[in-house]
Amino acid sequence: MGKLAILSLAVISLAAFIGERLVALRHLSLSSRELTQNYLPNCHIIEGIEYGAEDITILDGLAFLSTGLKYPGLPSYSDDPGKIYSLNLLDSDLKIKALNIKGQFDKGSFNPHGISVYTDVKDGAIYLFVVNHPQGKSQVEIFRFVEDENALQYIRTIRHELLHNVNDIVAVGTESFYATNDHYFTNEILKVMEPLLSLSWCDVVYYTPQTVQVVAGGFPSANGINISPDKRHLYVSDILKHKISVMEIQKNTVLSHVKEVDVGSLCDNIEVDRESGDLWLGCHPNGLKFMLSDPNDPPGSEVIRIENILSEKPQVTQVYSDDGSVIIASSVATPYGGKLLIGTVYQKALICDLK
Ligand SMILES: [Ca+2]
Ligand SMILES: [Ca+2]
Repeated sequence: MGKLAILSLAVISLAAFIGERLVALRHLSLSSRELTQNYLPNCHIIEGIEYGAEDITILDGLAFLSTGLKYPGLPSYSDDPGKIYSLNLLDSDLKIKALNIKGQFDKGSFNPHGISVYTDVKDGAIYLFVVNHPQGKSQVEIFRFVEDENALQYIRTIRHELLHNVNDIVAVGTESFYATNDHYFTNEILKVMEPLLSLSWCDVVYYTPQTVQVVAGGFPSANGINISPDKRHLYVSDILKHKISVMEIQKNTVLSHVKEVDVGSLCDNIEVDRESGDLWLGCHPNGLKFMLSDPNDPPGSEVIRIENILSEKPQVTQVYSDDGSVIIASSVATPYGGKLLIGTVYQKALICDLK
C-alpha cells in the first residue's frame, strides 16, 4: 500500500472514530433534550445562598447545606472559601445560619462538596462528614455538630490514595463511610478524556480506620451515594448512564449488584426519605448545557423521585423542572414536612411546598 493510501485510511479511521464519539457524547449528555417547566407551589429562593449548595441533607427538620463549591471546569462566582450552613425547617422565618468551625481546621481553603450526617446510637452525638477539595485535592473531614452553639467541632481529616476524586459520601459509623469517586485519573487532561472515551473506571470505596477498599466499580462517573433506611442497600447515581445503581451490602461489607433503575436525566446527589424509603434526586436535565454553563443559555434543573425502588416496578416521577430561569444546575433535592429543598452546584437554592 502506498503512503497516500495509508494516510487516507488513517484520516478516514480518525474521522469515523470522532464521529462515533460525538454521537455517543450527544447520547450521554442528553444534549438535544428540551428543558420544560413543571413547577411546585409556593417556591422561594433561600436568602443568602448565591454560590451553590451542591449537597443538602436534613436531620429531624434541621438542614445542613454544603455551599461554595469550586469544581474544575464549572463556574465559581466567588473567591471566598466554602461554608456549611444550617437551616431549621421547624422555624417560621427559614433563615440560614453559618456553622462556626471550631478546632485546628484550615477554613481558608475549605471547599466542601458531598456531605452526610450520622447519629451515634450510643450517645446521640451527631457527626457531619464533608468531602473537601482544598487546593483541588480530595479528602474527607469529620466534624461533630455542637447543637447549642450551632457549631462544628473539627475531629479529623481522612486522606487515602483510593479517595482520589471523591464526590459524595455516606457515613455508616462515627469513623466509617462509603465514598464515590467521580473520576479515575487525577490529571486534569486525562480526567477530561474519561467521558470522551466512555471509560467506566469510577468506583465506590469503603473506609474504616482499619481497612480501606474498593467495593464496587465500573461506573462512568459516580456523583451521589446514599443508604436505605434499614442500612441494607446502597444507592449510587451513575450520572452518565442516567441510572441509579442499587447494591446490597453483604456481611463482609462488599457490595452485590441488585439492579439499575432508569431515570432519564443526569442525576447527581441522592437523598433518602427515612420514613418512606423514597429516593429524591437533584438532576441535570441537559448535560451539555451543564458543562457549557452559558449564563445566556443556562442549564436547567430537575427533581426526580423514585418510589418502591426495591420492588418489581419502581415508580420514577418528575417532581420539579425548570429551564434555568428560576434555578440553574440542581444537584440535590430533599423533602421534609411537606416542603422540598433544592440545591445547585454553583448558583441558588430553592424551597417549595410539595402540594
Ligand atoms: Ca450526600
Ligand atoms: Ca454530587
